Amino acid sequence: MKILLAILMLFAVNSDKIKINDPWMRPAASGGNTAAYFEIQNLTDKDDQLIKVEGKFADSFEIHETKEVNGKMKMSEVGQLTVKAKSTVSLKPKGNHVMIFDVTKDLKKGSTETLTLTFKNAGKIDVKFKITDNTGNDKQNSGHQHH
Ligand SMILES: [Cu+2]
Repeated sequence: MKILLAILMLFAVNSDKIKINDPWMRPAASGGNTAAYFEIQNLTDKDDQLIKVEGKFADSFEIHETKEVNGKMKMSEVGQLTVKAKSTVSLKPKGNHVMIFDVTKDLKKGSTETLTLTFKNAGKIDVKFKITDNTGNDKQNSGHQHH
């Protein structure tokens, strides 16, 4: 349990304006696509926007939303993602996510990769993403998912 806690702390990134919780990415083979998920917590009393995502391990990154259209889930690119003042936005499977195209190396389960998230107000934040195919279910279960 102590080890798990240490791992969770290692992956939690703190800024005084924005906090990123539970960052993870699905494994992918070189040349393939993947998606990144996390929770954005806006600690300020001003709305903020995630406007850009970059990383060294892939060719392109897009912020996607998933919407149900005629009973089918469809994803589309959104230029930015708003996180209202003192609020939290989750990027999770079947919802908002960062789509990553053409990874330039194998993203292996158990390793980590860094993404740079750019926010309009908070600026750039480097976040280490854990590569895992364990979706961890919902946020409420984090910290207990390995039991
Ligand atoms: Cu997508």
